[in-house]
Amino acid sequence: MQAAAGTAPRSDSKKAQVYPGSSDPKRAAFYDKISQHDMTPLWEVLKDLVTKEPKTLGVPAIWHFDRVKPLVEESGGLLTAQEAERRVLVLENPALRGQSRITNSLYAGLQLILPGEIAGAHRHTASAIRLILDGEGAYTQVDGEKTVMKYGDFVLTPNWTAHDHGNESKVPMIWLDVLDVPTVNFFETAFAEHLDDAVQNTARVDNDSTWRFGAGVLPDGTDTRMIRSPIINYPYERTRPILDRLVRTGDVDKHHGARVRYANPLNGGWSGPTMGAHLALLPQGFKGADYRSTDGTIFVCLEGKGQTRIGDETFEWSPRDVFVVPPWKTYAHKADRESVLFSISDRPAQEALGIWREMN
Ligand code: GTQ
Repeated sequence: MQAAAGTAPRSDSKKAQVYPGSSDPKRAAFYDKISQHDMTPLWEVLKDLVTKEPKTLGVPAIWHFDRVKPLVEESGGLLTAQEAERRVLVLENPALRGQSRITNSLYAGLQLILPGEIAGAHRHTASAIRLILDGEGAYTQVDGEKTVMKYGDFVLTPNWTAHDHGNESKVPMIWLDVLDVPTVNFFETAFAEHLDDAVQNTARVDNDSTWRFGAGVLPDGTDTRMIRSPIINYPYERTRPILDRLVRTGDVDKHHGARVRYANPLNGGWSGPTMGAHLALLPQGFKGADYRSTDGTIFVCLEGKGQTRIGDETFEWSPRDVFVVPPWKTYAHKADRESVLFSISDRPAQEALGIWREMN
């Protein structure tokens, strides 16, 4: 915006910041002079710009499901899903309050949909995933395909796909939403639109994509260059038994346990370009070795009971608890009982940019 005539002189709004070197009057005067031209001395800011190691703004945190569930339920009495568009309590990193983010690059929230409600059809540039935590029988429809969601299901809403949710069951349903909203907004590339019909007219049979693409075959002639998975629902009941098979054959990683990666069946890549997810089984008594990586990671306990040490803090988790490990923080899991942990991060985006690192 142009400054209106008669507002404060240019120099007042263009004063240089005070830097360590500003204690030298000659430098301070120079900084003020270049500041008039919207310039600043790199040598005063270089250490903060190009850090020796990742500088993370977020902190480790946990949301215990039994403590937050009553609050999510209470939101159901405040407004309808339709009024809210999406009735969600956003999980904000305690060090990033007011920014609707759980890590610097990812958004997370707990969405409630009551029996009989719908959340109308829309689409946006941001991609979403859902991990089903409570209740059973609500559906989501993505790009003309309907899927009824159950505990532990991993459901995709890729970039710009139309989606609406509805609950035709008798019980409230709660799931975790994770979206790449802060990433999309970092690039200032967010578009969104409502669709004319609140509920999509689903042209395909329910779970069509899981049947078509989730059985080790591809419809002949499928274009395999798509950077996101064509599968809408990766049902827990199909993924969970694979973890037992890995345990049986001793495929247990010393950091992550017996772990699978949710893959794009077209090319083996990540399920989407901005967010990548894993499902891991930690055998009873598992004591994970220290690990860290540059992708801040959201974990959800689906089964069992254990602890994760993050830096010098320890977080106790049990089913449905959500916790976050910021980038490059050392962590290690322990399982008191056989446990299953879901995790999701921005690793695919970092890998695509060549900036992902791990240390183990
Ligand atoms: O379900 O479409 O948590 O659009 C945030 C934005 C969920 C959704 C969120 C959304 C949705």
